Amino acid sequence: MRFDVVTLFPAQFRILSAEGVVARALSRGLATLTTWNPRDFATDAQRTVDDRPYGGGPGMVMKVEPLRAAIDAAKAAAAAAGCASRVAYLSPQGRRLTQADMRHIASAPGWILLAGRYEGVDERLIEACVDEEWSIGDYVLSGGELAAMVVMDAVIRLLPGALGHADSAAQDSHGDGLLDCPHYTRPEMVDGHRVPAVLLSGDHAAIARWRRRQALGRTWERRPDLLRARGLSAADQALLDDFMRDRGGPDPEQAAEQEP
Ligand code: 9D3
Repeated sequence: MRFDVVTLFPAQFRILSAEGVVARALSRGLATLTTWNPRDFATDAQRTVDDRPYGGGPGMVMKVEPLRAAIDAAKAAAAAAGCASRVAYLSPQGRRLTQADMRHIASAPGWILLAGRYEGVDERLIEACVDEEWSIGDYVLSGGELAAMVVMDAVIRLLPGALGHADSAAQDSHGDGLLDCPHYTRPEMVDGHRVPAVLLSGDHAAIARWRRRQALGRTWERRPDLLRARGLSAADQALLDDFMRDRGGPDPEQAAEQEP
């Protein structure tokens, strides 16, 4: 898969090639990353890429022409490599991405990611060149670069062969719409706190049930919105009922049914 990133700060993207899952995927050729600096496409002596906003106000706006030239150059390079890339603009006004979006993004041959700076880019550039507009969450960053890197990290680790363990990505938190279960490693006792006995039992079916019950219970406690979004099978509902019984004491209705 191919990423072309249009950015005024290409050096920031070196961190992706330094170490970790993404660096390994890049060095093994599972994905490629090319940066395009609009400043290199500015035609005036000062290499101007921004200007003051029409209508007044603080900050600067990224100009159309250097951005359009950088995007066109990225498109041409991708096309020459046989890759029909679409253009995504990272922006606070974009659609907030989910794990399902990351899987969709990973299924395309390539993307041109436009990282904005200053107050944003001239709206006519968005209308003319941008296919999708993405946000990574409801908080304010100082530019689109980190957002583009977040998307690349989330997407590249999904590519076949990127993770050591074949199905690690499928087992992820959010992979099936649930939060992860708790994890433990040695020693068995830390400050008087033991590892849950079931994890030492060697009973793999019981361990799988316990993990599923914990994943469902923690999602119910911390992210009920995720549970409402995906619904539960009868088996999962029974495991969640177990969790709620252990956690909150018996449900009064069920307790009444259990009276002799
Ligand atoms: C202080 C400037 N803001 C005026 C109300 C607008 C603004 C412009 C540019 C706010 C942030 C940014 C830079 N952010 C991004 O480029 C960005 C972003 C984000 O800030 N949050 C979540 N996702 C993204 S994707 C790109």
